[in-house]
Amino acid sequence: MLCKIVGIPLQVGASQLGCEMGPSAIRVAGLVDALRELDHEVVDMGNVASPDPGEKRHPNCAVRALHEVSGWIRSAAAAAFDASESGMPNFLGGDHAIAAGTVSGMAKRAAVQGRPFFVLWLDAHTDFHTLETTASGNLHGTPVAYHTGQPGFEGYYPDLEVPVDPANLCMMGIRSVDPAERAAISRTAATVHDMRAIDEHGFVSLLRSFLGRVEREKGLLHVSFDVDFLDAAIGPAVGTNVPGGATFREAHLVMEMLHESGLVSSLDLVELNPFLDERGRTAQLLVDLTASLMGRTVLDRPTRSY
Ligand code: 4U7
Ligand code: MN
Ligand code: MN
Ligand code: MN
Repeated sequence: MLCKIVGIPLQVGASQLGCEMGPSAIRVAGLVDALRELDHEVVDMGNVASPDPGEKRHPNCAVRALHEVSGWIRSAAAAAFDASESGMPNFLGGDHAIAAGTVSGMAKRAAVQGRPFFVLWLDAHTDFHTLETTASGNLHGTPVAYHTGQPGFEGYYPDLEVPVDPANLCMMGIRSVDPAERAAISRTAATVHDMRAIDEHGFVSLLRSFLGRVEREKGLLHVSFDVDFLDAAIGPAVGTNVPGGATFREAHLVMEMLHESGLVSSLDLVELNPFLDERGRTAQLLVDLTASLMGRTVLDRPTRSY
């Protein structure tokens, strides 16, 4: 398969600076070689250029870096739409605000191809704040509200061309949801598997039923992987740790199942903050997880349907 690496070094969507080093750290940890070892063709397209920081205010005074984040979202969406013309794009963040762009660019690609579009959101958080509801003002908490077309972004973020149908959104790993997000998301048809559901049913059965839907509907599937999906014991390089995340084997199993499904058309690796890492171990883990998603196995396994 043709893999296209696209770096999007946005950091001001988070309060803890450092995510701008994410693409570099993932490259240094050996992403390109890991994919080539799996016989993929790899093109590293470099990083998208940073936009003008500018000034734009919102009535919610907490909101920070609005104009700059909005500029990155615009370039991320364009990069995603262009890169997905052929091959599988792998977007290296950058904080999670980039996914407002990558997901909307991929949704437009799916619309152009006339296929339904699905999103698997692997995260401790639902990222379902609007510009009005965010209390922290950190815009990495807003991408899902934006790309699913919730009101309140008009005139601030780029106009959304193709919103994601919340019914086609599945979240896993969730363990921190603010009250406004909880109220808003419960009014949608999104599937939200919190860690309680995962404790009870396990990743396998929950993921299998989502993948079954994507397969039956012949959809395109975008995977958005926030480092804080992982337990901090294995992924310390993140500014927004929440206890009780996915274990090493759970994370690999999710990636291995995604590979076997053959359904994934694009991937975000976001929120890596190398400034907080321990000797590159989180960056290395992201490379190994991506290798699992792209076909690395202990023994050979056939692809299978869900
Ligand atoms: B991430 C938070 F309050 N909800 O709005 C907020 F808990 O991309 C966290 O998932 C947002 O890491 C986390 O600041 C955004 C907080
Ligand atoms: Mn996130
Ligand atoms: Mn998160
Ligand atoms: Mn985070």
